[in-house]
Amino acid sequence: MIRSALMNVMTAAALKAGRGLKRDFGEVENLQVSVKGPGDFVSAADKRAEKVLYEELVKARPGYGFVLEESGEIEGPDKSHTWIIDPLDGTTNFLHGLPIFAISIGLQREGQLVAGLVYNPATDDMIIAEKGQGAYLNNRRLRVAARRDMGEALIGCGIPHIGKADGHARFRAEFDAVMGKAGNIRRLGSAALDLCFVAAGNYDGFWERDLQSWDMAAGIVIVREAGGYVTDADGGADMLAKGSICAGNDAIHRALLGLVKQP
Ligand code: 2AM
Ligand code: CA
Repeated sequence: MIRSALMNVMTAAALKAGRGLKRDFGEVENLQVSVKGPGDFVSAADKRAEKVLYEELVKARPGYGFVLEESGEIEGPDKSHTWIIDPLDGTTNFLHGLPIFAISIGLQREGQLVAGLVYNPATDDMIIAEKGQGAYLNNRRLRVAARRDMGEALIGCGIPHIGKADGHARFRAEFDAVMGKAGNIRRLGSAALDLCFVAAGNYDGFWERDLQSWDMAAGIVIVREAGGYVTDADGGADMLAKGSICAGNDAIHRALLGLVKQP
């Protein structure tokens, strides 16, 4: 387990924001009767969680900058540190009562991702990693899967939703290519947790396009610290700017990239 001051700060913030999300998730099933409907409720839960994360982290590390899904960029006097935060990744699952959602907190130092935390309040799974310190799920050290044969691999993916119609044709082509080679495919709906499933060896590989930095920042550190490989979906090194990701152990990452990358 990582017991650094930084990780204590990150876990305390996530646990506090997670308490609110857990309570709100419990309310989701009662929403059929609410006037405004579940969309507004979830959006309010999302904003409340973000506020808690911001307040806790700014108190503990004054000066660090922020990139937040809801509030956007907030610059701080300390230009070398930036938190990259998604207060509720897997919003669609949350809205539908599926317990696959998470808080995601990444930390960039001098432009390098150095720490990541993904916390699912519904299952109490806390996944953490710090550069050079390994990745952990609760107290267990994580390691990517050892499987090297694509024909036996379980590959996670993300499917562009209805608002991203320009990505549908490309996804169909990628899905077709992967379906022809991989053992099987999953789509769970939270990129932050999907990357943790790669780190834990549940998935052998994962790819998704059209993501934001806050969907991936924490998960990237976690996969790397579990011994995995991460690039953007076309094999480049700048996942956050490119907004796409391909992850796995060395063999599956290479094979998956061969199936999905565009020249
Ligand atoms: P979100 O739940 O924070 O929105 C699922 O494919 C991934 O894409 C999730 O990490 C999800 O993050 C992200 N995503 C971004 N915009 C989305 C949207 N409008 N609908 C569904 N998922 C979205
Ligand atoms: Ca997200």
